[in-house]
Amino acid sequence: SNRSMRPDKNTYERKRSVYVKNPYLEGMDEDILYHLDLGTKTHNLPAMFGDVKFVCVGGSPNRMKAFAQFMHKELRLEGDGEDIEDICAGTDRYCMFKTGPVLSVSHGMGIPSISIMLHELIKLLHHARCCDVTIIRIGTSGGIGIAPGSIVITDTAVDSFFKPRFEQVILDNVVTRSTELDKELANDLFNCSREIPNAPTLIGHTMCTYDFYEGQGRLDGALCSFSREKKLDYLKRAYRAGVRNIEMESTVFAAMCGLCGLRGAQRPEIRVSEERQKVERLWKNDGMILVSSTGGRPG
Ligand code: R2B
Repeated sequence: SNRSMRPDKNTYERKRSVYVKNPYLEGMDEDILYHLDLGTKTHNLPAMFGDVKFVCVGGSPNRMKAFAQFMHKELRLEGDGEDIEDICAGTDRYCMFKTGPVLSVSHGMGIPSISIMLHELIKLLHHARCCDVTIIRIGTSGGIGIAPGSIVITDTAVDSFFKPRFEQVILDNVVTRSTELDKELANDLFNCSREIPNAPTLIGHTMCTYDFYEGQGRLDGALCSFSREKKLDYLKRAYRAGVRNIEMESTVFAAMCGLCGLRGAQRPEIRVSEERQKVERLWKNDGMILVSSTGGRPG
């Protein structure tokens, strides 16, 4: 957006650092970011990442590589960007690409996977002394009552009970954290989308579940103990609560980014599997459709 380009009287006060909220980190001789294959002694993190302003994350390594190549072209960087290097090549857990001020990182599937990546990414941005960092998840999701191919910009991530909360188990305690995302950023992204033809975009709540099958009301998992009617009833209640799409990372993403000083947004695409193009026309009477998500393709 143009906002970052506006002259700002209080530039110094306004700079927002990336925080870590861990009293033990300061006193550590070395911080090893195990799953990124990076560390404070082995790498000069400020030199490598100090200029990062945007981090885009998504499930699959290939998609995040393709996104980095796209950014390379958009930013008109030197070379064709085809041989862009995976900064985390020493591990096959996650991949990471840097194009100018934009970092593109994969996070795998589900809350535990993205949470490990976010702990290490946030520490990386902190060690690199980055400031005013915006993070956007550009992953996949399944839509509720919206057209296939739509893009949902999340205003609030909700859990399976449609509540704006993330319950983190810490030792044997449950700590509830807020899942609000940056509303201004959501509006900025929405305004940008209006300039792009054929990109139907809306702002809504995103529901985050712990499971792809039973947790999202699918009838085709190895286990299924509910009826089609119960499934429909649940999805309709989700729709009425403002949910427009379902995925598996947004609550922990919103909670961690919010606590650590990152402006966060979620902009998942509603992906329709290329193989099956499986659109379940479930709510004909209401004129609503449920778009099945990745159809077996990891997102
Ligand atoms: C969307 O797609 C994946 C499941 O297929 C999961 O990571 C998600 O949130």
